[in-house]
Amino acid sequence: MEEWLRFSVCYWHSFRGTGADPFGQATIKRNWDDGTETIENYKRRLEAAFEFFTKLGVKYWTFHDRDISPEGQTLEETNRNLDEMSDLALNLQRQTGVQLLWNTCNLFAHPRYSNGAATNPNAHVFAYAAAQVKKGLEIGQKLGAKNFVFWGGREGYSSLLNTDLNLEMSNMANFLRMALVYKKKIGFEGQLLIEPKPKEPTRHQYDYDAQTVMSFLRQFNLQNDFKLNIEPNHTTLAGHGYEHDVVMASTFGILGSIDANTGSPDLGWDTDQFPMDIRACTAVMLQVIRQGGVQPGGLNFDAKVRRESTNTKDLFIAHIAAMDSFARGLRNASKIVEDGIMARHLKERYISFESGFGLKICNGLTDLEECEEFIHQHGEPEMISGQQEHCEAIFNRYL
Ligand code: XUL
Ligand code: CO
Repeated sequence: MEEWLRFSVCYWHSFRGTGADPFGQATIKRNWDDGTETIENYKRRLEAAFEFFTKLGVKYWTFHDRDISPEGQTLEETNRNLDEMSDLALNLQRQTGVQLLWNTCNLFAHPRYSNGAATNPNAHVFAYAAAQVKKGLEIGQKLGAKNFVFWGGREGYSSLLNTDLNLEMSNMANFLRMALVYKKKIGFEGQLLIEPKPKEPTRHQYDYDAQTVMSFLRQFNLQNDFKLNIEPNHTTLAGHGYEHDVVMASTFGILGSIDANTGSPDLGWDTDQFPMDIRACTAVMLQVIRQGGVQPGGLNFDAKVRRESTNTKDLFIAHIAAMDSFARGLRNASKIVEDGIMARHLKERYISFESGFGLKICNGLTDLEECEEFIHQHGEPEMISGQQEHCEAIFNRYL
């Protein structure tokens, strides 16, 4: 069970304390956090976080570079801060046995990235972002990160009138390729992950959803070196069902990790709520089982307690209840797989492709003329029910 449910706590949401939230949902002031941008405060916060991970019994954590360490006046000063803070993180990891599921660079909160990072119209900003990622990969390697995430928070546009789509997207591909080259150069073994999101904070983001990112990766021949970190709340923002991108990415063979949160279906924006819906957790775990797990990824709670949930206890309850939801989801899903009823239904629905003329179609061994000939011989196809309600009823029996 352990490795099927590799849980991770997102430092960003649970421990930045009073730090500014780019989405405007101010975080709650905690007693370990005096709200200052001093290294001392950052250290206190990180120590509190590791105490929390240990008390929860969670084995992994994740962070953005700027979550654990303040930005200085210059890149040199910023990187010195990061060195000092990541020394502490390394010590805390060693003391507690908690490992790093992934780290990432915050390429969206600083005003310099307002018009994008890798897709900024100014080459100077591109270079700044690249320098930041270089350091991020080094920190990932130092802390033994299992993965490294790219979420293009500002990689999109606000207006097509001032945007060169072709140039921006090809710059983004070059940016990712440079990261890949550097990762190999320094021998960092973490899996590179892209996290799709359709919008928010930008009007349109290039990493719209799993299918879009897959096409992008193939267009620029990066499909073998990147996988996806799917966040279901982003998936619903793209207008899909909760588990859609998990299934889509997995079908392409590139589901790498899951930012396991949820939104409020009646709202339609990124509320990063803890996942408590057993149906949704079951659907996700069903796909995770089908692909044999998500390692070296895991289930990261990129989620925050509600602004109204002000007790420290709420932080514990949120993480514990969300882990329980996925544990129940895993049990349900494993029963579904064991029973095989749903799998039999699926197989039955496509049975016509398993032999005869259907198999020929499947193998690309026929043409339009032969299909026409087939219809002349066999006439009108028989209507076969999709039995959707039947499938939904079976699925419900496992919840
Ligand atoms: C933003 C989001 C990020 C990424 C990492 O919506 O999900 O926290 O997970 O930058
Ligand atoms: Co996320």
